[in-house]
Amino acid sequence: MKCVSLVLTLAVAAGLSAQVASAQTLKTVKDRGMLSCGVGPGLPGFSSPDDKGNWTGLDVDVCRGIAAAIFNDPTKVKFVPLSAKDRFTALQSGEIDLLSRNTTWTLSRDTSLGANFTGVTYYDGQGFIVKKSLKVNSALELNSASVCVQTGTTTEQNLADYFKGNNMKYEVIAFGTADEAVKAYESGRCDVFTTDVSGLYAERLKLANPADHAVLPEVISKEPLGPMVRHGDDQWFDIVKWTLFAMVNAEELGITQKNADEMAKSDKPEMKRAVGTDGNFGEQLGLTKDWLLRIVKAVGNYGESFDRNVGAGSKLNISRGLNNLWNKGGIQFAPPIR
Ligand SMILES: N[C@@H](CCC(=O)N[C@@H](CS)C(=O)NCC(=O)O)C(=O)O
Repeated sequence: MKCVSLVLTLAVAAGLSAQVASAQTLKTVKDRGMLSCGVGPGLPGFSSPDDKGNWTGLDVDVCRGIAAAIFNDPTKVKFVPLSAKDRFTALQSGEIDLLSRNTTWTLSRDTSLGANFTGVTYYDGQGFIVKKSLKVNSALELNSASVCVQTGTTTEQNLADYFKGNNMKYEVIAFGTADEAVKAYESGRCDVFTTDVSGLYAERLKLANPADHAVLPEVISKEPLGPMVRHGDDQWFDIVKWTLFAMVNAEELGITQKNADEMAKSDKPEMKRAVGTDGNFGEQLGLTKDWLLRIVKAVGNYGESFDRNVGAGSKLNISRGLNNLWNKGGIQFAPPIR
């Protein structure tokens, strides 16, 4: 008996010290009074500032959701705009607490950067945009084309694979920022611009005559885009992971920005666990009981954020497709709160 309780005591102590040792990021963020979030420098729908410096977008909402969960205040975020090339160093150096910037989850990024992906905010794939005047209807008609692309991206690598795999020649013209690549494409320096399909829709809005350009039907890769955190802080990993899961679960349960207070009074078991009237799920994350309600009141559930930023309620008007919930024909699926 003694032995068992000693083992138990040791196990509990080890568990606690592991928690304490790994709890640094949350403490740092709280002490600073502000979350530092790395985002794309200006991709409409995902992360872009208006002329007053107010950031909006699906990637931005992940940052605001985390700030709401911690501070009950979605404005307590410093947004750090990062180019594709600089994004990982900013995370590694500690300049940002997380990266929430149309970043594709790949094996090498997951293993070699000292960081972890926390989930998928947007299931995407790579596509091409061309001027309609070129009269090209398929990417397979792009033999000998010149292609504008951004450096430091998976886009560059997929482009090479696709042309090689289809025995086609091409000339790559690479740029450090999306704006440069798009301007070069628009001015006629290249026949084609390629990036994630979501990026094509977003960048198309910046063109002088969007209707003169067509997105080709081929999607040549898988680009699961999601947030990243540094290795070595499992509590923080959980908080970032479960902020997105909270948004997805809230959509599934029908908790919206508007009805959140009403839903907080529900007596359905699943709902009670989500809103914090049963169990201590928020506390297990190092947050408060009402963590999920704070997130949803601040940015809405996943579907609301999607619609407002990139979907039917936005200029991008992207259909939910793969990003619909698993029980509505898509593949967004969050583990249960229990
Ligand atoms: N998902 C790809 C591409 C991400 C990416 O950086 N896309 C560009 C093109 S849309 C972008 O967001 N650029 C923003 C900028 O540099 O202004 C990756 O993770 O490598």
